[in-house]
Amino acid sequence: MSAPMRTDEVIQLEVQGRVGLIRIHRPDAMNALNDAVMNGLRDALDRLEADAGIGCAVLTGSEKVFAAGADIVAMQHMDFAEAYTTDFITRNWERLRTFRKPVIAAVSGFALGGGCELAMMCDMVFASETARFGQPEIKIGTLPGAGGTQRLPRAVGKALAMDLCMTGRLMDAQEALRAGLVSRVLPADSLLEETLVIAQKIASYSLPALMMMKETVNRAFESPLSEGIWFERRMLHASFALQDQKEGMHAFVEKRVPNFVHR
Ligand code: CO8
Repeated sequence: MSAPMRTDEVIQLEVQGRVGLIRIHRPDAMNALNDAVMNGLRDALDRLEADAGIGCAVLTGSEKVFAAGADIVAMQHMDFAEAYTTDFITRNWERLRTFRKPVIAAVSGFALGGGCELAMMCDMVFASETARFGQPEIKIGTLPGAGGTQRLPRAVGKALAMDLCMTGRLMDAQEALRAGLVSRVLPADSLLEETLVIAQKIASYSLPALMMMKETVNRAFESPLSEGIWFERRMLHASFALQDQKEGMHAFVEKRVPNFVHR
C-alpha cells in the first residue's frame, strides 16, 4: 500500500495504484457517523474524484464494524428546529451519492442504520461472512433518514424492507446475498484484500466508460424503462467517441491486451 494521501482521526484515505481506499475509523464509537466522519468522507471523495489517476474507490470500516449508524449520542438532544434548519443528513451526508466513479463498500461486522444506508449508496456491496445489516432506527424511536426506506426496498423488495425496518432485526451476510443487497460474500480475513484486487481490475478499465455505465445503471432507478433504454442507447453511441472504445475493439480484433488511456 502506498503512503496515505490523507490520514486524520476518523477518516483515513490511502491510494493503491488507481484505487482509493477510504476507511472509517472511530473504534471507540463503533464507527458511528457524525459530522467529522461525514465531512472527512466528503473531503476524501472530493480528492478521489479530482484525481485523474483514480479509477475506483473502496469504502470500508474495521473487521468488527463498518458503521453502527448515525451518532446517537450527538443526535439525542437534537430537536426538530435544529434538524430542519441545519438540514441534518442532507447538508453533508450525501456526497457519496454524487460520486461519479465506481465505489465498492467492503462491509465486515455491523452495517446498521446510517451505516447500512452508506453501504447502499455505493455501487456494489461486498460482505464478509461476519457482516450484519439492519435498519434498527425503530428501536430508538425514529426511522431511517439517509435513504434507507428508499434504497432498501429497491434492493431487496418491499416485504423484506418492511420486515427489517419495522422489526429492527439484523440480516446476516448470506441472507443479504440471497436478497440482493450484496453481490459477494467473502472470507472475513481476506475481504479487503479480495475487494482491492477487484477494485484494481475495475480501475484498469476505461474510466469514462465506467462513469457512463454507472450513470446509466443508476438511471434504471430514476426513470421508466423506455427512458432508461433510450438513455442507454445514447450513452452507447457516445462511447463510440472514446479513444478507449477504439482501442478496446481494435485490441480484441488484434488479439492483444488493450491499453486504455481513460479518454
Ligand atoms: N452512536 C453512538 N455511539 C454508538 C453507536 C451509535 N450509533 N453505536 C455504538 N455506539 C457506542 C456505544 O455507545 C458504546 O460506547 P461506550 O463504550 O462509550 O459505552 C460503544 O459504541 C460500543 O458499543 P456497544 O457496547 O453497544 O457494543 P456491542 O458490541 O454490545 O453492540 C451494536 C454493537 C449492536 C452495533 C450496538 O452498539 C448498537 O446497537 N448500536 C446502535 C445501532 C443503531 O441503533 N443504529 C442506528 C442509529 S440511527 C441512524 O443511523 C439513522 C440516521 C438517520 C436519523 C435521522 C434522524 C432525523
